[in-house]
Amino acid sequence: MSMVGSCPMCFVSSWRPRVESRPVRLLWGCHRLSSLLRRSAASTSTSPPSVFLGLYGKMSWLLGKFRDWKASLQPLGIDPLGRFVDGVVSPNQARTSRPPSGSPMPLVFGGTAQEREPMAQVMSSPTESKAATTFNVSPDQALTWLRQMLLIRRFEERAEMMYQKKKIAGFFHQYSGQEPVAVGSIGALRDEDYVITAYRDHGHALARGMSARSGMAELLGKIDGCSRGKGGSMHFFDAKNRFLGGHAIVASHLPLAAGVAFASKYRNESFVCICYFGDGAMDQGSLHEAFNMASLWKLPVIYVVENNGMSMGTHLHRHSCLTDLTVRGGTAYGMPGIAIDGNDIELMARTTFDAAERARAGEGPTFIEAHTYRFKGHSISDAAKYRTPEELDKFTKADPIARYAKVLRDRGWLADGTLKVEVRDAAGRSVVEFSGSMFEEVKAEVDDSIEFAENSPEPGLETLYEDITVAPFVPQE
Ligand SMILES: Cc1ncc(C[n+]2csc(CCOP(=O)(O)OP(=O)(O)O)c2C)c(N)n1
Ligand SMILES: [Mg+2]
Repeated sequence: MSMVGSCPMCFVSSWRPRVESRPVRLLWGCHRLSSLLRRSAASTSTSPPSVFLGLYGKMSWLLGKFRDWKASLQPLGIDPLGRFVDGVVSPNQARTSRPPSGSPMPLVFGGTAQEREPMAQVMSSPTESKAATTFNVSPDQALTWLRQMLLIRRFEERAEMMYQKKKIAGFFHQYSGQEPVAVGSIGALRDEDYVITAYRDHGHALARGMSARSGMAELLGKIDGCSRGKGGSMHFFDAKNRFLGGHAIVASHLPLAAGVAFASKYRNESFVCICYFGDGAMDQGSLHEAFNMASLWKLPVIYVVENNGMSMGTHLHRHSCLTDLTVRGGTAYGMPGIAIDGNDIELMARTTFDAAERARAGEGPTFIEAHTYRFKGHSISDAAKYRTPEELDKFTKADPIARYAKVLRDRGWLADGTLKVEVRDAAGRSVVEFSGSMFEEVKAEVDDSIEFAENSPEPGLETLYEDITVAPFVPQE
């Protein structure tokens, strides 16, 4: 141990303590502080009053930094020593949280008896949610939702034709069949809330209020598209409507959703973030990291897995160790995991509304497993040979738009002539056909979006270097 340049208080210099005991750590801290002060004094001036002023300045700066840091811990409910402060529950207590009372479905636990046993313990001392759970659907709201679902369906049907005409290029994933998940859940949120999703994003964007024109122009790669024609099908984005995209890498956006929710909590605001992803994302590490932090810090985020049973051509039971995703996504992270029929639009809305209320009340994230079905292949280039015609037929007969139209007709909310849905048998398979004034309106809106997109200019080459966060690399002559 060299004594050169040693600290006048503890007589140690570049030596680092290896012994993990309190006195040694204190001694080490004292040494570091005094060397810091000496260095700061030396860098300021050598005259005694200047040394004092220099030291005083550095100390106040350090104290200020410490105060800022302490304040930044407050929203997380921890003190500078990492302990939980009053009023904020520890992770262990959080494990006992339950879904809001009056939730449409109880928690669903799957797996073997052995797997279920610890879950029963988790749920043994429930804490009731303080969140209000009143959500009613008005006839106006219901008709808006029906129209939005129809718009998404028609938008994609026409876009598919445009793809076949080679007006659209690149990846193209359709949402057809899953419409109630996005429309119902987004319909239950406030304008201030944020929405983020994966690459199957047309439905979420339109449900959030993006215009068909903006979406279609993006698909055609035109300058008036929502991402100025540079994002394409997988990268819809609409900052005005708080729609944060469109993300192609499976589960990459789940930590982003936690970050958005963190911002809400950190700034003491009331917005929540809803994040959609497919069942394939359940196997990604980033999902589990995001869930852990979201639950630990009780972030106002709603995670919705759109369980369509398939990850590309791989069935859920071939890629997930448990097929009850509420256990893997909810119970494992101490958040309510609620499995519902995602194609029941009002159930979807109610469940989301409850989850958002919970989040706003400071009770943390909710995991919703929405069971649904995609009518098309994984992407436009997938013929979906991995499923039988009988399976597709069964789901086509249960078309969610036809289903909701019937609900509204039975309630007397859908006037005659507004929307007629027929499930017809064509060449041995079922097809869904729409007619009526609502359908005519939607058809005209989509036709208009195509005309608009075709007339919109292509982005100039110089736009390649715009809207990017890193300075462009421009090759030199
Ligand atoms: C990290 C990562 N791995 C693989 C892929 C390739 N990939 C694209 S979509 C997909 C399947 C995802 O399925 P799921 O999450 O169930 O969503 P769905 O397509 O059913 O909506 C895969 C594996 C990817 N985009 N990102
Ligand atoms: Mg899937």
